[in-house]
Amino acid sequence: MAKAKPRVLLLVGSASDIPVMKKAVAVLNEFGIENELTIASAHRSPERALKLAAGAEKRGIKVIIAGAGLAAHLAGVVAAHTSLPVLGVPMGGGPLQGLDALLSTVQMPPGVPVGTVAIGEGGAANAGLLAARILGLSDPVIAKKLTAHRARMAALVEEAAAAVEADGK
Ligand code: RP5
Repeated sequence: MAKAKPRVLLLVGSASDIPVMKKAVAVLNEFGIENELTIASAHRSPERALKLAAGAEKRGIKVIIAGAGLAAHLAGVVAAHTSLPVLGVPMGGGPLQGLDALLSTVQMPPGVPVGTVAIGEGGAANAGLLAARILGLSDPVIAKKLTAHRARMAALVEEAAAAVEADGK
């Protein structure tokens, strides 16, 4: 059977970023959203990054998630070459613990938006959820799963609260 066409393209600047970006992949898989993860660096392979960004819309991609560390230009470069929504994941680590990547990713000049999430794994998971929310606007199956996901989280808090309150009695 032919593989379904990806709706979300995930790009990272280096193989060292893959474990973090896998958190976004896990969320997309949980929501049944076809996705494709690959590596392209804004600095080391600028032409590959450009090609992937510029060609994404024609391939049926609806959202691009781009993650990089240090002087992280990947999400910005990708946003410059597509009209698709681009979510940026600043990678942690390095001498500045990801603060450099956060500022490089979030501080885009007016006109070239990158929806930037938090540094590292939590941010990557949220980028997956944001992509699901964007797709959920026009896909009722995803929208239903998002509602169920929020209900599950609320139930977990209720459970934890009940346990801690019972413990205090
Ligand atoms: C960035 O430099 C990559 O996104 C990565 O987070 C960081 C370090 O890359 P490696 O030296 O591990 O390949 O471009």
